[in-house]
Amino acid sequence: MTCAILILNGPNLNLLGTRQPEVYGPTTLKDIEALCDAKAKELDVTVAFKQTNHEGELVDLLHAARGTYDGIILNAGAYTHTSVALMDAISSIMLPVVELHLSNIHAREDFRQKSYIAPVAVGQICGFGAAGYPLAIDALVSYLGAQP
Ligand code: CA2
Repeated sequence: MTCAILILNGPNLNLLGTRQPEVYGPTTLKDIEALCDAKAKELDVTVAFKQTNHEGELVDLLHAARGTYDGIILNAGAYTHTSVALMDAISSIMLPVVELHLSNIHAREDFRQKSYIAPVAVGQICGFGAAGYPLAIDALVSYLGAQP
């Protein structure tokens, strides 16, 4: 069975590599997409890679994932720390979601240590920069492979 994964990126992540490289690294979102494509090829799975700055669009994309994807990797950006709407959307779709962050949100400002995604995600990867994306694909594929 081929496994299909949706990788969703939230607000401001389109700016990666162009500003604040000291916080988020020099890698662009396009570079990260290429890393994900390479990992997908290695594992023989398919990945779709999307980014939006809009909370409601993230909700719509989560809803639309049902029936098309087997699991989701979500870097919700700042909405991680604010969005009950994203938490409710994840709870409603019955698909496994891996929460992902480039930075270690637990080592940053207090407001970043609250995640509305964490309680409804199967797990969280953070602090490994761009390398976290292929790690998340590995983790999700192995999670899906272990499901009855
Ligand atoms: O570490 C992560 O991946 C975050 O999800 C990134 C979010 C931040 O609000 C979360 O707390 C942690 C911010 C993404 C902003 O990305 C930028 C990239 C370049 C320049 C400015 C912002």
